[in-house]
Amino acid sequence: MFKRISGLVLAGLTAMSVAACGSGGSDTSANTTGGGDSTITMGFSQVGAESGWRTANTKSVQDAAKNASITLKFSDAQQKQENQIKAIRSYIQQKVDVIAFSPVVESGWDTVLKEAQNAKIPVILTDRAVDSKDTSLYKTFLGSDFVEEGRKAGKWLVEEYKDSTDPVNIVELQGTTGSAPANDRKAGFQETIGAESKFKIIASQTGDFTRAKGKEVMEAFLKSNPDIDVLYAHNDDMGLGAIEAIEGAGKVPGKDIKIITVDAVKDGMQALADGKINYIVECSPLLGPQLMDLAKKVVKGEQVPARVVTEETVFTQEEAKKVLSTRQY
Ligand code: GYE
Repeated sequence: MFKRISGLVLAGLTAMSVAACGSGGSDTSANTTGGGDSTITMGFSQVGAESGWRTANTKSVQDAAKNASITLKFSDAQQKQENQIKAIRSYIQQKVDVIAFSPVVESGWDTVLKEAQNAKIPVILTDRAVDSKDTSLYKTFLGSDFVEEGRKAGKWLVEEYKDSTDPVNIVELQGTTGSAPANDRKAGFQETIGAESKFKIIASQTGDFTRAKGKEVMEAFLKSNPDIDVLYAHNDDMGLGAIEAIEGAGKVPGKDIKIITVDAVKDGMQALADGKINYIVECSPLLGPQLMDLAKKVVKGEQVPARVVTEETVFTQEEAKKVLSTRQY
């Protein structure tokens, strides 16, 4: 269950046109000038635009490429693996210097990564991992420890109910099925609450990391489960959608149903400060600068660490009030 740290593939960022990217994806490129590194072209295949986190991550990558004078070929896969594979193949064809990608799901990357390797194009995994056994298929994986994020969510819950012996009925909104953050946030949470039988996950379903799906699935949860104590949502957006469903059902989010989410984007932090969410585990989307540094190194053939873990914290309602005005995203 925790095997995937070694299996992460970060797609390389290369600068070339992605004209052949195919249906469903949208591609843009931003050329930059000046500097000795201006010759580096990165092909970047993004997951999509499903959440506030993703929007902040895309901006971070684009801004950092500009600052590092790296030419960025950017492609949005709209949460579809086939679009990412097409984009990566297109980057290979265009002979970009480095490919970076955030794999929408963990499995099914070996063939295309082998193609990049055969073309001698280094690949960097960013944000999400792959489960490939052959870790030589990518140079490094830059991103959060999602299992740890799940544990942090579980620890808060254990503490919150430490004096209670009554059953605690939990519903879970999972991220995109098969994605590293969905698998790992579930596993870390389960590991932490699993020791106490009073914690019961009475329903668990994917909300695809989107607000709309989070709302829809929470509505269904509320219809079939009259007695929900806690919602654990794998990201803020699904939690925010669920808040609408809870209010729609005449209940008070944060009170009648306690809510834990992951990400800490501004809208999530606002809901936390407003008392509608009870606890947020931070997951930083600001991976751009580190990604560009790693890209420069791998293009030069320098050694880089196999795993670069993002530093993150957690927020209570009081802490959210303090930092809200300075939150960048
Ligand atoms: O938590 C979620 C997004 O992969 C860490 O993807 C990322 C997750 C993030 O859609 O909001």
